[in-house]
Amino acid sequence: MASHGVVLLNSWVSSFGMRVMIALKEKGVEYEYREENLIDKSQLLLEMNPIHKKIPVLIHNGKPVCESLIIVQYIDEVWNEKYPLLPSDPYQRAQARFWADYVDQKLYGALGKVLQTKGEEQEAGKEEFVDVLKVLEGALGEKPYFGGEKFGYVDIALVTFYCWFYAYETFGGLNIEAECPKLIAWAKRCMERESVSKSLADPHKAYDFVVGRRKKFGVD
Ligand code: GS8
Repeated sequence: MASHGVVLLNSWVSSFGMRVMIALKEKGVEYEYREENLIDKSQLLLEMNPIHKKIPVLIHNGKPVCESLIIVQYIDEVWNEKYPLLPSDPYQRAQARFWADYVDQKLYGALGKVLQTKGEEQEAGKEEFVDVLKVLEGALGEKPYFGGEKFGYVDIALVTFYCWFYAYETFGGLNIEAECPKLIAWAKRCMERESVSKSLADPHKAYDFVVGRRKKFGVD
């Protein structure tokens, strides 16, 4: 298999897949990128992730690793000599995992409500979304990154949603920077890293994708 046996099954729209791309770039791991059509999934994807049938999947030496946060931890453990993503202290590691899990449990659902609904449901989604961002901003505090001085695991878990902010703001009539200035300053700081700026989707392309989805599902 090409690229030292590392293949990523992904879709450009996926903030989960972007996490994996950032982690691989931080580690300097070369890999083969395969774009999946989620409407017509490849046989390889169905074989490699038979349980969820979702991207991202990292295939390393022919064996699949599924679920983005698990993949990022796997990458950190396998390529452990370069740029640690998780802290070494067990308590700090537990904290990092807690916040990454919080992003998945709380942020993802709220943003879906803002992007895929309108009216009352969207208003509730907006409120929930801003509340979650404020909690995350509190967790960041005055630190440059969630883990302290260095870009790491929680930053990777969260920053990939930043490329959708333009769409949330447009559809939700939100000004995220006014609500959460420190969080936006953090996101911009993260975007200065090549691993992040090269992995995130173009916000305008993401916006167009949402326009298409909303039309398709009859929201607009
Ligand atoms: C989520 C992956 C996911 O939702 C992770 O990897 O962290 N918890 C998982 N993947 C979506 C695309 S991104 O919205 C997916 O593959 N969907 C295809 C489907 O549901 O059929």
